[in-house]
Amino acid sequence: MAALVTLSEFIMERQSDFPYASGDLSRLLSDIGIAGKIINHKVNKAGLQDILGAAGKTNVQGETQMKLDVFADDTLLNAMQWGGQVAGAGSEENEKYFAFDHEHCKKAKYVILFDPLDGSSNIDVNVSIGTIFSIFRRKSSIGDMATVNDFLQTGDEQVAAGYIIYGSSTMLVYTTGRGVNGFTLQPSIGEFFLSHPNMRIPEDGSIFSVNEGHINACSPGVQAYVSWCKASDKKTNRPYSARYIGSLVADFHRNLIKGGIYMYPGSSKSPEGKLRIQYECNPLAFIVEQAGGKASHGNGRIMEIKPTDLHQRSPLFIGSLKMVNKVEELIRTLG
Ligand code: P6P
Repeated sequence: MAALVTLSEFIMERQSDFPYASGDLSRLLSDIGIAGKIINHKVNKAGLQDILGAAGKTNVQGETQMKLDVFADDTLLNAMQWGGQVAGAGSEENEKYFAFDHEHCKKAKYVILFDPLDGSSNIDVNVSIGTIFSIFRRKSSIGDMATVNDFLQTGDEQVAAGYIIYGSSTMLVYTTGRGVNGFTLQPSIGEFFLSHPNMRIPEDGSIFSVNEGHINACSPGVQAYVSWCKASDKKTNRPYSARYIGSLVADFHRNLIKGGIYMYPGSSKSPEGKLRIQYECNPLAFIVEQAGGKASHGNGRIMEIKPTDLHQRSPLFIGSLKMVNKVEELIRTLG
């Protein structure tokens, strides 16, 4: 029987990967794991504790805030403030970033951006949802408050990124730039155990994830790729499978394991698409590239975009290398 390695043990073991690591990133990753357990507890009990349903507010995106969105946001912000490992936090649910005024936070080396509960419109119908996080070294001076530029770095500058998927089991998947590792929560003892070491996405796949309800408003290249996926005249003589859960973390996680591509293209109505660069695109792009896949905005790497706004959006094509290359090729030739 393989040795059981907990998330904390794994993080500490891997700390030696960073010669100058002082343990701050390790503690930050552990704090995120704790916040994930707290959110998981609520998500799993959602139907029983009057926490389902809308919170009666809308977020900066104009999306109806579900009560669990608010709970997850508060939980992560509290964990970050009291953990003291970040100088500030940007959240998809909040218009402005938070620069923490506590002395220990001002001395912190990192900042974090997160989508506290992506796919939350699925909460009431019991579909998997997820927390997505992205960690950067701050640009502002240690000892000062975080500034907006700390949160507007390119994805290539991330030091760590990951997600927690609250599904049939709860998993935390993360990278610090040395591969991707997945941990499954054993709820009875509240520990994450290493269950998916060194995750690699298959170079090619036969699953495509896109909301075809929007497809007529997408570019000719994207429409051509979806038609290509559905055609049966490929060497496999089988059309690909369409799988679209409406929850990015769930679609991404399945494609990471089985191979596939997730697309949220721009459209005539929303040329930049729906997904946010800092909270969704960058962290998943870091993970997929570390696992051998690709993340594109249609004709270039997501992680090379220099954001100018905290809530900037981008079209996203992410997953198996050959599938992303194929849709980029059709976008290049057909527009
Ligand atoms: P649509 C959830 O709101 C989300 O951000 C992703 O998790 C999901 O893949 C996408 O939006 C669904 O959007 O427009 O297809 O309903």
